[in-house]
Amino acid sequence: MDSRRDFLKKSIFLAVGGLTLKNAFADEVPTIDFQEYPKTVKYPEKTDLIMYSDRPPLLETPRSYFSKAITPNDAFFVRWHLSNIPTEVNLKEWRLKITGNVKNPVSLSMEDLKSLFEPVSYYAVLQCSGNGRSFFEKSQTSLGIQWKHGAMGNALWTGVRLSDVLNYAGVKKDSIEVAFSGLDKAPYPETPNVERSLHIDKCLYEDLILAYEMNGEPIPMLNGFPLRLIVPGWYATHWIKSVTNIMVLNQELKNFWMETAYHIPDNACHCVEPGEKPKKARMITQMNVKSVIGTPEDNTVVKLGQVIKVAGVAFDQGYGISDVLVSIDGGKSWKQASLGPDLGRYSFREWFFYFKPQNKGEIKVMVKAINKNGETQPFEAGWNPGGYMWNGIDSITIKVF
Ligand SMILES: Nc1nc2c(c(=O)[nH]1)N[C@H]1C(S)=C(S)[C@@H](COP(=O)(O)O)O[C@H]1N2
Ligand SMILES: [Mo]
Repeated sequence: MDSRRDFLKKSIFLAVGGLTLKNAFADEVPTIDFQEYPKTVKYPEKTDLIMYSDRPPLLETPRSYFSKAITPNDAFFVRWHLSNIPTEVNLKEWRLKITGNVKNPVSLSMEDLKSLFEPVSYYAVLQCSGNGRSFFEKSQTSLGIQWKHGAMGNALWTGVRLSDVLNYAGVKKDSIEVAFSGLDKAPYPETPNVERSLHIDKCLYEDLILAYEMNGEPIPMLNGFPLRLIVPGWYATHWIKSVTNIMVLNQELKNFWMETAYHIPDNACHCVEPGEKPKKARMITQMNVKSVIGTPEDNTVVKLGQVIKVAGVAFDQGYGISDVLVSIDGGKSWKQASLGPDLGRYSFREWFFYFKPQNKGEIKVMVKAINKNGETQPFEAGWNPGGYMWNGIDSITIKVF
């Protein structure tokens, strides 16, 4: 198992070419001279990001961005399942179609969307279900992108209410789901296109939006220009990018994405013993409570007597963060961190903590968040076959000399 995993990791790196994950993976893959590779890559509309693949682009946000509550658009992570992704969209021709079990099927231009419906905005965290997958117990880590911390980000999303758009088309009484698909296409006919559905009540009575802006700008092409579904509090798999087709259904959508992909053990911890299969599985939905250290960098070296500021972000599925606790003694004692402004219950909450080391040597700084529902993070996140929902306690080492 171990050697197969190592082999897979190596072949992924070799196949990708032109990337380096020197700090992240050098210890695990000692045979590759990472000096030969550029450290990061720069895609259109993006700054330097950590690349896991270029077809489709899989780009991770470096950890240091998570000392601030808002993730800039150019640093926001990117994940597509299929290699055939949209690279340009002509808004003169682009239409959003609402069809299926509706009274009046409609086709709306971007201008229609902006003029017919009231705009709404809120901050919300977008996080891949597999974010942090690489931190699950090594020998049992599931296959899939070995994300570290950065398959997540927080932005101000602006758009129109999904419910307004659906009501405009007139949802028929016997409807049970709404299906969404975007402009990305499978390279081979055997590969299923990305098409997902949500329960009709979630679409009509909750605060989902169809966003055309991210942090006050049009959404970057790689993040779903010109329109994307926002499902606050839920994992990113539901946040369909470059949405063009919305179909109201009077039956359940059955396809690979709904029946097989993104399933978690259907129990309280969403976990099983490493290597085991769950008896019963269900679709992944809400995120769990989590906190990440953005600064300082891991292995930062400081002089004795220097004051250290540790800062990061915390979030959950929408109860909101009540406390963030920091430990500088390996988890024996925990102290309250200060919280930054509250940007809404779906947003990252900034936190920071100052301390002055009393001795020379290594200090392990750990962080854990508690949400307003009293939920907190486990020391080690429970394992599941997909490597989803990792929310173990984040830590960094500081060297004092
Ligand atoms: N159309 C489309 N939407 C999609 C996907 C996709 O492959 N196609 N991937 C989903 C997954 S798994 C993730 S993690 C997020 C990534 O969003 P981002 O690229 O804006 O970070 O998009 C989601 N929406
Ligand atoms: Mo994802």
